[in-house]
Amino acid sequence: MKIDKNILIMSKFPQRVVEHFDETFNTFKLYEETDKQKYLKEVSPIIDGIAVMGPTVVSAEIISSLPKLKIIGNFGVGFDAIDVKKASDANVMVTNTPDVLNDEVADTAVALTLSVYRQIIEANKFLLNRLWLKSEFPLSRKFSGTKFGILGMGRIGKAIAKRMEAFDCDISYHSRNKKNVKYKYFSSLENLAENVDTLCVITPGGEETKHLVNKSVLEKLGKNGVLINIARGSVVDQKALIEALKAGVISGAGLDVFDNEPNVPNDLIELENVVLLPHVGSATIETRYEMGKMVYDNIVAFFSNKKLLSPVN
Ligand code: 8YV
Repeated sequence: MKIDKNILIMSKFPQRVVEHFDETFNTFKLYEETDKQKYLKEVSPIIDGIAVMGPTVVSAEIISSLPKLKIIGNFGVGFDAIDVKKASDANVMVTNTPDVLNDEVADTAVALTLSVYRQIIEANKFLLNRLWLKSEFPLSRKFSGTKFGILGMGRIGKAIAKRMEAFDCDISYHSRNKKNVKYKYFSSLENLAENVDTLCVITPGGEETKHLVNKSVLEKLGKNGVLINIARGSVVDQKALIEALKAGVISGAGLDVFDNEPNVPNDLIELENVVLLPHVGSATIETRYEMGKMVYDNIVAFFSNKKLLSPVN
């Protein structure tokens, strides 16, 4: 199938997905260019669609500079790097990639949580450094049967909860509205934090959720509490978190996301009670292919006048 439309691929997608785009469309690969500004200027009059992956930003300025733009296919369920309001005003459709990454992100949440409680990374370093020859690794903390709180009970929140049931956790959650799920609902995030051992953040980023997890939520989570963030760095006040971790206000954290990625402050890196991952929640060969394929399928559907798989505006 060939569709005579010009697609700007802004970020590096999995190779098989790029091949799908190449086979179907005329492609313009911004990520391969060194002078991106210059290239954007050159191709801007002819671009019909964008394929993009966070953290690449699609600003109002970029949208305005593309007169023929009709669709932005975002690689990721979160689309906070795209100015969706500007897109809507300019009559540009935006799509995302929900569901195909639920398992992966939920699995990563489990891995992070267990790594913090059972000190898996520290234990591994202990063995590699041959310290086992001298002493036993210190005892860690039991996770099964603990109280697990989830901030955000969307598709991924549900997938995390399902997994935590297998660990006999007492599961509760906070979200703007009560959901039709069997878990206990807290209308206040502070109350949720006060009543759980682990608080797992899986709510969309953006202005509405900025710094929802602040100093006072962390104080409520308390000195035995663990924070897991698998959503967006912006949801947690990172400065307050670092202070809380340093002062023992909470016990530990497992973070896959940060403010201003990929820059992670030394203050966090130097802490012992954290497990830090480079935003790999969805990063497997299988899932990243499914996500990229969904970006492609949305853009194909749009230019074939078919219903979009996952529109966000
Ligand atoms: C992606 C994500 O890896 O889906 C999301 O919202 O954050 C991740 O799954 C990201 O979009 C790519 O950088």
